[in-house]
Amino acid sequence: MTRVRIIGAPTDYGANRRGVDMGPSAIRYGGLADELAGAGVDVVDVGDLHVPRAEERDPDTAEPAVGNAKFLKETAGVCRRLADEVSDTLADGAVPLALGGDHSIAIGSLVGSARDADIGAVWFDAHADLNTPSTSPSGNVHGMPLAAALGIDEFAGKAWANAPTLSPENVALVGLRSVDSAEVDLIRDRGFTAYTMSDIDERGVTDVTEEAMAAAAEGVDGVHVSLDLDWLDPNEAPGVGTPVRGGVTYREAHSAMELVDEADCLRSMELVEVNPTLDRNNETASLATELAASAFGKRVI
Ligand code: Z70
Ligand code: MN
Ligand code: MN
Ligand code: MN
Repeated sequence: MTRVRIIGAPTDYGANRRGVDMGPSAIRYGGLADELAGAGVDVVDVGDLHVPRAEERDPDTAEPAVGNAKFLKETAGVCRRLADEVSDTLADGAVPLALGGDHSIAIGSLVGSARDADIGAVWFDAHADLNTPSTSPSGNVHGMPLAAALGIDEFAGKAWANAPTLSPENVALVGLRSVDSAEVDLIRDRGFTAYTMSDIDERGVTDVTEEAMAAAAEGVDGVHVSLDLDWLDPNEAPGVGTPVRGGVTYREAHSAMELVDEADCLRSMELVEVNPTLDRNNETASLATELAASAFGKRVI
């Protein structure tokens, strides 16, 4: 029986709209443990990691700025704790499921997942999350986790941020529709597998997801799946920090998560960017729980 360990990481350092720190509570309240039990999974919830409030920050001890990245020191602290928890979970033979929080927590998931294995990653997201402190238009670290894990530019040699066994050939981006110009250059130059919404329109979400999972899994021990809820259309998932029109539908999202399960290489996962203050009756959080259940094998019959 698959065992899943839920780890809350209630950050909002990485996003410019407050409220994603309430994501783990909303996702739990949305029925995550029951949904996963319905998938036939043995679930343990270890609660939330310690995440100091942004307001507690002592400006005197803030790290020197790296480019225009905001809250990098605080993000590093949480990601170190998350990486340890993820790697301990894997060592115990369970699958870590991290709950954000903003997408900067993916740095911790990837570092922990890559500690004792070669990994790939599939990024279900409207965004590429490949900015660096110098290219970021916003300074928000939730737009940088893949660049951090891959050690690009200012992130090179940063042990807290780098997942040394992850390489761009094993990273597949799915559902892109809001990508900054420096990110476009990286996608073109470094051998990522990338699918825009146009690819999903032309080829269908099933083909694209199967190919993405296969590309990520090629020659590695397992795949980290990162689900940013802004991957979905804002009509289906209004409760996210950065809604972008033209995302996937409820059914496409479920279909993709079922194919994540069928690829049978899932090593670790996270659900991020749920913002309950912008949600409608906790719909986005509930949808996140359903999608996780599909990824862990839930079927109608
Ligand atoms: C933009 C940036 C982003 C998530 C927005 C947005 C990045 N590329 N990531 N929402 N999850 O500011 O870097
Ligand atoms: Mn993201
Ligand atoms: Mn996003
Ligand atoms: Mn399976």
